[in-house]
Amino acid sequence: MTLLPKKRPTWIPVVAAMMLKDSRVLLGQRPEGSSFAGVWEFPGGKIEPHESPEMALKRELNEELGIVAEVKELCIASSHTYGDVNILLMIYKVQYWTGEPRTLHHNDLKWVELSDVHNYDLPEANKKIVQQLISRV
Ligand code: DGT
Repeated sequence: MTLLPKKRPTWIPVVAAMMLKDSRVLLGQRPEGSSFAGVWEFPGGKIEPHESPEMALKRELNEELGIVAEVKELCIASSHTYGDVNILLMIYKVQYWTGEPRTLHHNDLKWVELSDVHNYDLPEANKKIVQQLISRV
């Protein structure tokens, strides 16, 4: 009998932004045709090879919202498993940017009061950390 080496699980690193304007945060509604279409997320995406998390988030915010953002400190890091997909989600604070966020990627964008975020249909990975996240800003 030959023993096969144990298959290592695959992890996907994801960065997202807590973009703050006074007591509101920007949520984007995921577009049709994407995984979790219609769900409200913090703008961001996957880290590509050779990128630092901060570089990846700056690129994603430029591609998705058309802004040039200053990525500040990490607010929270959390892991979540969807079926056989494991994601490591890192959410950074973003308070300064140039340009006005536009719907280049999302179905819709909304500035939501921090106290109201939990009422939105968020990805499962976010639901479990949202209270902790908000208490840190
Ligand atoms: P691509 O290039 O089509 O694979 O897409 P990216 O790089 O824009 O990444 P995306 O946003 O489709 O994938 C991020 C994954 O992380 C996806 O499985 C949803 C999950 N996720 C959970 N919470 C969040 C969040 O707050 N923001 C973002 N962007 N993704 C989240």
